[in-house]
Amino acid sequence: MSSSTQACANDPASLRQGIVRSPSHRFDYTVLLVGETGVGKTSFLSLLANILAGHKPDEYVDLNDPENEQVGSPQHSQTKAAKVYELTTKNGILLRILDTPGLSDMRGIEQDELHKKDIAQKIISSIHTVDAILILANGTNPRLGFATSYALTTLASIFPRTLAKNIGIVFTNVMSPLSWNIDEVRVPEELRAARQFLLDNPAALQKNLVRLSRKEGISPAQVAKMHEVVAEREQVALDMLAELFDWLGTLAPKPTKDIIALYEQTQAIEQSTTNALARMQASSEHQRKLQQVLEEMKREDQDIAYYKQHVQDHVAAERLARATEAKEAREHLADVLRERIDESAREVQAYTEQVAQLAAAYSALALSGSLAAQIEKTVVLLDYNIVMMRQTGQPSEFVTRVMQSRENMQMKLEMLKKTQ
Ligand SMILES: Nc1nc2c(ncn2[C@@H]2O[C@H](COP(=O)(O)OP(=O)(O)OP(=O)(O)O)[C@@H](O)[C@H]2O)c(=O)[nH]1
Ligand SMILES: [Mg+2]
Repeated sequence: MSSSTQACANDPASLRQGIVRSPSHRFDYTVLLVGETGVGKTSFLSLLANILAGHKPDEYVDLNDPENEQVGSPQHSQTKAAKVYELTTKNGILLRILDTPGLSDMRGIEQDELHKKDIAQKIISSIHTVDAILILANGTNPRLGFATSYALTTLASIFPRTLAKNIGIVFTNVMSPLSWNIDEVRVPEELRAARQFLLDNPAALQKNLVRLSRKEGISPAQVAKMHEVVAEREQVALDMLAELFDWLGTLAPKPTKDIIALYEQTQAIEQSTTNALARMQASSEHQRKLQQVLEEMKREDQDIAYYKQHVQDHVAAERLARATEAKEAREHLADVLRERIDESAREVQAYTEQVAQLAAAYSALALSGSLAAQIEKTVVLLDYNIVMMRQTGQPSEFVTRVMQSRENMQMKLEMLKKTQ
């Protein structure tokens, strides 16, 4: 077979009959679906399942697990936990699809951490190799909103550099580059080289069609027009899927142990960074306090006992005990304070270096690069969420919790920046 025929193994007509051709003669593929909440992961899974079952739009059914969906809004059910679905094509290729809960959930950063953990654990327990990671993003969001930008960066942090070639981006809600509004600059740099697909999902539109046709006041002509639109979108989606399966056939499957190892390493680095920053802050605070005591001592406006309480270790105590006069004791105490200030300064320096090393190690591991950039996007997202929560009248303790988490992130970010 020539390479050009290999590149176009799939065609819409075969796909419509549920037949997927594998240019690399594979019998199974594993694909992960990830992305912000509400971008259409579960709808994409549903489209695939229907197409592979040979269904036409009028026959589309929801093939996802209703137990794993919870009602978010009337139009959108949120996926609760990562779940593997197995679809078999009519010609016997097994498609293993991991549907995942979306990130940038308004419930907050903690919820996203839980989702990340859930995705990693599902991969550990049930997926050994992965062919493609499809990151879904809403293509109609002209400026790739903060939430999308944050979700893409967070997702890039879950996947190691070794998987870069296996990542594709599906922009949903768009069927043609003509109506595509994405500002490419907002796509994180690491993902700009990823293969991109556009999809206005006919399974999502068919659902709308069913709902709208039942509405009062809708004319038969309008219903007929909607059918035409769905049929047209289905044709475009089949073209896109043919391209997607061809692309899938060119990818080398990658062991998921890399993802798991990365998850564990980044978690450990994040934890060590948090610890080092906390120690750095404590040493810096200690240094500032001692400096203040030393300044006060120069003014001699306190009893020596007051100053002594800041250097309560036995080395200092012995040195002070040797002093025969108050003046001598003060001089000893000033020396001890200066030593301790230098010591704290050295500690701050050492922790700063440690954080810088941790940040460098982090950047080398994940696709997303810098930890600071990731935290920065989180802060921007939290700001946005706080405004939204206020506007939608969320309970004040809920808002306060998110504000607290924003303050912590901001503090961490400022300290991280200082170390760079
Ligand atoms: N018009 C249109 N609507 C879409 C498309 N994809 C998804 N939708 C709609 O967007 C809403 C959310 O879709 P879901 O598939 O539930 O999104 P999700 O990514 O699984 O969301 P989470 O489970 O919360 O992460 C639904 O109402 C879909 O019908 C699309 O390509 N075009
Ligand atoms: Mg979902």
